[in-house]
Amino acid sequence: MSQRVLDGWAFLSGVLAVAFGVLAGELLAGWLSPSVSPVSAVGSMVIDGLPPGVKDLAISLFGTADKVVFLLVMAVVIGVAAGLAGVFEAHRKNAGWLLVAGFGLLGAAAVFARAQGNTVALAPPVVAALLSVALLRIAIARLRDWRTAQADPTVSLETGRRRFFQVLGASAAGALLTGLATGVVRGSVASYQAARDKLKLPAPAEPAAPIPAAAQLEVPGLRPLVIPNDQFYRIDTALAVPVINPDDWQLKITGMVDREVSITMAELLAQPMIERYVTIACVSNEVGGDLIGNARWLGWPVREFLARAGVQPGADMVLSRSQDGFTASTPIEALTDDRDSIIAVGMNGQLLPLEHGFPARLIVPGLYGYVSATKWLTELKVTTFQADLAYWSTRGWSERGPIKQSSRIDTPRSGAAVSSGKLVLAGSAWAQTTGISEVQVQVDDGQWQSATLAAGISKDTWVQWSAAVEVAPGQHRVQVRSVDAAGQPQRAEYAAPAPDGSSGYHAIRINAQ
Ligand SMILES: Nc1nc2c(c(=O)[nH]1)N[C@H]1C(S)=C(S)[C@@H](COP(=O)(O)O)O[C@H]1N2
Ligand SMILES: [Mo]
Repeated sequence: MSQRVLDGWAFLSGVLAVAFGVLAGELLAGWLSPSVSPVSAVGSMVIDGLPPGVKDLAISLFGTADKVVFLLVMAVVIGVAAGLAGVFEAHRKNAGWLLVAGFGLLGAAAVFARAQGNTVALAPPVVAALLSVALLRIAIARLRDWRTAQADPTVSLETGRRRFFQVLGASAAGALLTGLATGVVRGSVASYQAARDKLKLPAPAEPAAPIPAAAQLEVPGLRPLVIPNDQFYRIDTALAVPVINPDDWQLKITGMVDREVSITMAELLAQPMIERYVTIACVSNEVGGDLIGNARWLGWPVREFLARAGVQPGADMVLSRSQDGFTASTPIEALTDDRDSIIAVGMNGQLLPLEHGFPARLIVPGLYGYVSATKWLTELKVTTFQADLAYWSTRGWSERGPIKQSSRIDTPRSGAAVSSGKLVLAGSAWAQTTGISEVQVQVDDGQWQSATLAAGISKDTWVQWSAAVEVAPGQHRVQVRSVDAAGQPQRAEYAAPAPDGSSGYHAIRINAQ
């Protein structure tokens, strides 16, 4: 085999190995984290890094919208680099696959920068790199064997050639299949994106009252009063985030109703929307935990939709169902009373993020998410607790889940070293649907003392508090507790999250110097 022929096969081996790897990564990304494509992430990173002159030239040549040209350029660049990696590997063992691994690292870094710390998004570039490297190494090793066989009469030439082409063929077939599958997945993501881009969040018929300036305390280390969408806790059973094209979506009411009704996204957006700040919480939240967040939700009252269907007597529960099969059981009165439960489409002034239930979800003040806050909502089945069990209720969690009143110390963090003398504590407290009237703190076994409550947003949201205490040098334990607006004190007995939510006082340890 001449050097030229060897190089040719090595080049092709590199191209096919990396094509299979990269396309497998894209396919996985389309499934795991549709908002981050590894190839686009690398491309955008490169574009961001171009000198302004070159960038302007590229934009004027291709136009900002021309993603096809962009992807073609990326394909050619990646293809040539991959082919060269194959040639390097054939000439100097390890030179080629190290190059590919280096590109893989670059891809992982680019994805990580875009994925806002979502570690799941790292899987696709890592899989792409591992698969590419493995295939490249195997293919080139077989190519060498084939060439050795030509010089060594004791080895069968036929076998050497066949073994090489097996690997090459597998890479080609894999690249083709994953390429087709990626096209289908990406196509559906693209059509979702186009449909989403057309949507406009309607103006609320009833806007939320502006937040009083005194509601947000300026204490360093205190969590924000309203949590931005990209920092909002996320809990669901969906490994792959459901990507729903809003043009195809509809929400229907079934079960014990006078007539089944349904609504499309366009119809939903045309309803008079109300806007509310509501603090939602996860039943798995430990005392002092982070699985709680407050946002401004925009939506249509569930009771108005239920009224269209006509709820029949005897029904006491609504089983809400999501696109991916998750279900939650919500007592019907929580959806029809004056707490303003909504079919939410907006979160902090934006369409719901994919991860938080686009196109629509339920928001019910006062109930843990697992029995109320169904994301990717598709159906409301009017039924009874007797007849139906929701997703988590079949797994040992309580059928009903009112949020337990609780309070939390945000700052200082437990274990922190602080200066002795005056110490400022701050945090939040919540008793959704009732409101908080008092927060108290205690150092060691000292007197409980009242904290200062910030102005509240509403009884359905957490309220911030701060307190100044005196601490002597040494180790201390600091606790917080609350009283709700009905005079009910927070439960002191410790309870683990299962089966119906944690209780007890949040306590931290500090070290005063
Ligand atoms: N479709 C679907 N909706 C869901 C869940 C889920 O697993 N699937 N989890 C629920 C739980 S347990 C909680 S605490 C909230 C969390 O909402 P968030 O991720 O927007 O914070 O969503 C609820 N809605
Ligand atoms: Mo939850």
